[in-house]
Amino acid sequence: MTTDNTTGRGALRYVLVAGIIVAAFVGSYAIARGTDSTAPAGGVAITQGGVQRVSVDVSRGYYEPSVVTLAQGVPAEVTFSQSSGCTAQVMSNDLGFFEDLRDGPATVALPALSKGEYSFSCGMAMVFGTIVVQ
Ligand SMILES: [Cu+2]
Repeated sequence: MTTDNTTGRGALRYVLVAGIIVAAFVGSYAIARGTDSTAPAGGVAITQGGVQRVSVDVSRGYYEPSVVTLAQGVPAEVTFSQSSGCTAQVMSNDLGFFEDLRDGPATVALPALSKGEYSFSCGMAMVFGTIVVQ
């Protein structure tokens, strides 16, 4: 009787701890999602009001993600985060933009594009990323 009771409590404690871990995980995920509602990270564009928006994190000196996928025929806004050093500027000869990221993020407005791959890089053409339109 006493042994069963102890085992039961042990199992209950295990379930509670597991539940807390799951709740914390789901909670942190919800918070992470909530912070970037305007321009989601991860290279997945979200279309709202006829414009697809996506953000690229440049804060660590490389493009995250380095491949951004957009849908053809829909205008896009690509937001590059603040950066410094080698990636302080982002540019694209393919798409005709040059932005300085030292003072904060920059959003590049792109017209509706046709299918293809468009390259972008740091201002020295040393670090590269690609916009894939499909
Ligand atoms: Cu560079």
